[in-house]
Amino acid sequence: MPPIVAAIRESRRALARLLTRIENNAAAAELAALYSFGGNAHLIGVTGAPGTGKSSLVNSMAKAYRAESKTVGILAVDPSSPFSGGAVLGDRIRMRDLHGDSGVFIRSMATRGYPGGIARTTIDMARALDAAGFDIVLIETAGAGQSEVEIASIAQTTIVVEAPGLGDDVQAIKAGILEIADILVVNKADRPGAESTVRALRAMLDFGRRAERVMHHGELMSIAAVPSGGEDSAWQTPIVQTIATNGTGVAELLTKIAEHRAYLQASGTQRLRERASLSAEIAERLRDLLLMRLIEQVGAAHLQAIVERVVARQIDPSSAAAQLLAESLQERRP
Ligand SMILES: Nc1nc2c(ncn2[C@@H]2O[C@H](COP(=O)(O)OP(=O)(O)O)[C@@H](O)[C@H]2O)c(=O)[nH]1
Ligand SMILES: [Mg+2]
Repeated sequence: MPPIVAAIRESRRALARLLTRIENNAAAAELAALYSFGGNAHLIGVTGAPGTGKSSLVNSMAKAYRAESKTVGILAVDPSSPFSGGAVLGDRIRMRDLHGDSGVFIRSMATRGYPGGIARTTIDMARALDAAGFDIVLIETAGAGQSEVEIASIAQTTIVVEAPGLGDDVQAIKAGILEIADILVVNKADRPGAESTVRALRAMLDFGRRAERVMHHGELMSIAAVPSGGEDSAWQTPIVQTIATNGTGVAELLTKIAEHRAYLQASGTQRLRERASLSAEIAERLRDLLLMRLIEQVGAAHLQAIVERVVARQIDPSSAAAQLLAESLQERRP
């Protein structure tokens, strides 16, 4: 076992330090060493509009998992800046009852200030928690954007949280994140309007908005989900009502999460999703590496000169890129 894996399994302080290096985009060697020691945790994404009760729900879920003797790592990606304190502090207070339990590890993150980008940083941190041996890794993101979708791509189970009384619209539909839900939660079920939120969500699901990712002729494809009563093989997105502040409905949520995991494994969907997201990640990293190498080869000054020519409309951006590539290929020849 590489020393870094032994260290983060033994010491929470070593784990915290590694997460800081990941934040600073300075942990490539450690991430490479720990990768093969992951793959055991159940990665669960919890997303939804701000104020729906995600942090409260994550707190309740963590307590319920602890009651089952499962260890829990939590990544709370918070939109507030690390300097304002704001919501990060709020999360700390809400999750206070988890502190002092060595079976729980919590890390709050801001959404800005990561050299590697928020999605990349979160994914790398989740891998570190996985390798550190946590049974469950909960990733809370405030939903409304590409980074949630990217983060959801590594979560095995994505929970989209909705709450009544945030206006007439169903927030998840507005944010366009309903499609990534494996399980829908209507939290704040103690508030008026919960039933009508459930009905609105169920109607959306019955319209077949949810896309199921399936294997077809050896390709991972996204198709419209079969309407209820259709193929047994398709996962029917359940809607669970919860009251995060007192734990009502959380046991049922955990049951649905376990059922989803069993479905992922039995249907082979887990492997397919993993393969699709890893091949996308490799392509992205390859693009970055090639770009860096190319810029190194042609030189920053030359690149700048070409940019100036594009600015002066002497050459178009696409031809400029093609010219840079051609030059770098020529230089590589003996
Ligand atoms: N009435 C009620 N309030 C809740 C419930 N869950 C969370 N809250 C409250 O809603 C507010 C926002 O919760 P928080 O967990 O920070 O939401 P987040 O922004 O989605 O992480 C807090 O004041 C919580 O106490 C619930 O089930 N019922
Ligand atoms: Mg929160």
